[in-house]
Amino acid sequence: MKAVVCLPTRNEKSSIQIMIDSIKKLKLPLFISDENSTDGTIAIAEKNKVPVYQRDGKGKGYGMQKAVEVAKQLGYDVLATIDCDCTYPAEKIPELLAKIDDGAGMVIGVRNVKNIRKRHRLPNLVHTWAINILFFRFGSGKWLHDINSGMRAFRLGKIRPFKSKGFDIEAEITTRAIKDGLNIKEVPVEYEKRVGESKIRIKDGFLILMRIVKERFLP
Ligand SMILES: Nc1nc2c(ncn2[C@@H]2O[C@H](COP(=O)(O)OP(=O)(O)O)[C@@H](O)[C@H]2O)c(=O)[nH]1
Ligand SMILES: [Mg+2]
Repeated sequence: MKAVVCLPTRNEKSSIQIMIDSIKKLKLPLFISDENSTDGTIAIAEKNKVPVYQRDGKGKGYGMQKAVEVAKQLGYDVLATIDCDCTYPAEKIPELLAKIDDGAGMVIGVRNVKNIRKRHRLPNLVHTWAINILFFRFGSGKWLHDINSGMRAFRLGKIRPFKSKGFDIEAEITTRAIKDGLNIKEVPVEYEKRVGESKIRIKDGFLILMRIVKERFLP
């Protein structure tokens, strides 16, 4: 299994060095999928000799689409992505990859709801329930607990290209994995306070719900 880690970034100068150091400790290959960062994020990545792939477009979905494209081009078969804001524990990436090695098609780092910011909790719960109900994820080991998680690993070969441009990308990746019959596993992860400014907006909550409903009725 050839796995690579990607940090999607837009103006993360205050957290990128910490994230690069924590991923380098794991001795895993790493690249950055950046979007128009103007705060020095790219210079820090280049100083650390971490390849940066840029693209024009605005939205985390674009960043993740680029990540899949680059990982495939570089010949990897597994991609692990983790938000570049020190909220997720990079040291848990090997545990996610081990579950992929054991046969899972996708592994999601599941946050403890208590650690998610209050105003994000209800939308996240609604999105997670919507996917479980609309995609009949009933029964042991099938119910998903955190579909918007910004930490996951998945097999590249089995997943179709994504269309989402914004923060509905995690909902698309999850619904795609369900529809493409991937065996989805979960690993509980701590979720820390964010370093730097969050880019997600209230409107993204509706965008994500629309994405879930669309994916339910689209092929
Ligand atoms: N490539 C790319 N990454 C983005 C974009 N917007 C946000 N990100 C990254 O996506 C991750 C999650 O964003 P964040 O603002 O923390 O959203 P939240 O965790 O849902 O509050 C961070 O690493 C951001 O830098 C974007 O437009 N393009
Ligand atoms: Mg975040």
